[in-house]
Amino acid sequence: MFMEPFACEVEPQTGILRPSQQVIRRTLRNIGGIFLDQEAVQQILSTEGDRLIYEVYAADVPESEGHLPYSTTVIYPGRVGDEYHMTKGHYHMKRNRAEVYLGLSGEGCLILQNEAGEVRAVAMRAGVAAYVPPGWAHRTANTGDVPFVFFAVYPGDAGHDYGTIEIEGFAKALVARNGRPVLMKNPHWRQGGGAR
Ligand code: M6P
Ligand code: ZN
Repeated sequence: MFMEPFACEVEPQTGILRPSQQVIRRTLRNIGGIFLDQEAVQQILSTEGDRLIYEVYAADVPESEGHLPYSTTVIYPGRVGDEYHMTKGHYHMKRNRAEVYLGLSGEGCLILQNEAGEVRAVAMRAGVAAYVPPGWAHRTANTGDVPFVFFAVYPGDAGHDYGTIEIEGFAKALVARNGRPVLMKNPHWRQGGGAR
């Protein structure tokens, strides 16, 4: 019944975690719908083809109560229109479950939203440990020119609720204005659904 203790190696620059149980690769074709500027998505796909947005390496830890699954996420630099490359984002299925992120390299931003539609942004870089309190949906964006890598750990029974964000989106988008990241109102957003 006891699991054997183990350790993984983490490369801060590439985010590679060894051994890792699964590597998730999300490309523009898979997750293009999360970006505000759908014309830009189509333009990129038809001129450049598909583009790798981010990867997740997960340690072999059960997603069940009592465990603490951990992973690294590597978001490649770039924008879609004015919006920075970012993760899909999710609430925890169990809303009262929190999460910790530790920046390992590059620069990014943790974007959080609660069910009242309030949005917060937390700047991240190597050495910054950010806290996702219970009840906040979370996504991360790369605001720099090199891969943004961070480490995450969360309760095993938290669960990923992607559906709510897929339907509603975030109330604000992180866009570049004069080369700086700024939160902008999402014109398609309305509370309770129907972002797009
Ligand atoms: C972090 C953790 C993971 C999450 C990943 C990518 O590593 O929060 O649980 O899967 O980021 O984010 P998303 O699943 O929203 O695409
Ligand atoms: Zn999470």
